[in-house]
Amino acid sequence: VPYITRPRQLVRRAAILSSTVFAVATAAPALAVAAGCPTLPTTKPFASFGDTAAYELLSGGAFESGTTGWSLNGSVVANGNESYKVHGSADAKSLTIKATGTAISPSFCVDITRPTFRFFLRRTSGTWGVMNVAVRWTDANGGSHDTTVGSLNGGGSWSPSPVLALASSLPLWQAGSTINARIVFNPEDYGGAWAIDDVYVDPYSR
Ligand SMILES: [Ca+2]
Repeated sequence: VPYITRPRQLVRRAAILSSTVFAVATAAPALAVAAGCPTLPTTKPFASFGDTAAYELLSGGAFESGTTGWSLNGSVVANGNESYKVHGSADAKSLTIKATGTAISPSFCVDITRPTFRFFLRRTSGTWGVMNVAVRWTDANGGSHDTTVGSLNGGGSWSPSPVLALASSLPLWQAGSTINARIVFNPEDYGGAWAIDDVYVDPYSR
């Protein structure tokens, strides 16, 4: 009798094991969704400034082929690239923003593996007034928030911005959490006009 029941128990165990495997397989798509933002190609645009991190270009962040997704008020694409041409040697355009204007980037995915962002800027008129930079995000109740991450000074020559906080400025605590955010470039009113170019996000995991 034991020789008969034993194989039956094994069969039952195998059935339990296979149902466990099935449960894990079923859960896999949910885990994939929770894995954060999609990956994008990276380069090292700030390497010549001592920052060897890999960066993703923000959508339309080089201003070479239109401004799809950008919300522009008192802002226009103009001739003249940031002088280091880190995105492409043939690049020829940047975005100018009047002192009273605002430029808001397309919405993009942020997770905790995207800690910072960086871009180039230059003051194009006036001698005072900062470039305020904020991260705009929407909470679970639909409320919109602007978290200021920098009030930048600059001269008439192109320079890379400081490394500005992205993920750490948002309520992201879990590895798979994502928030759609936009970057708001808002010069101090009546101070001076600015130009920006080559807006990059740092995915530190790659
Ligand atoms: Ca450009």
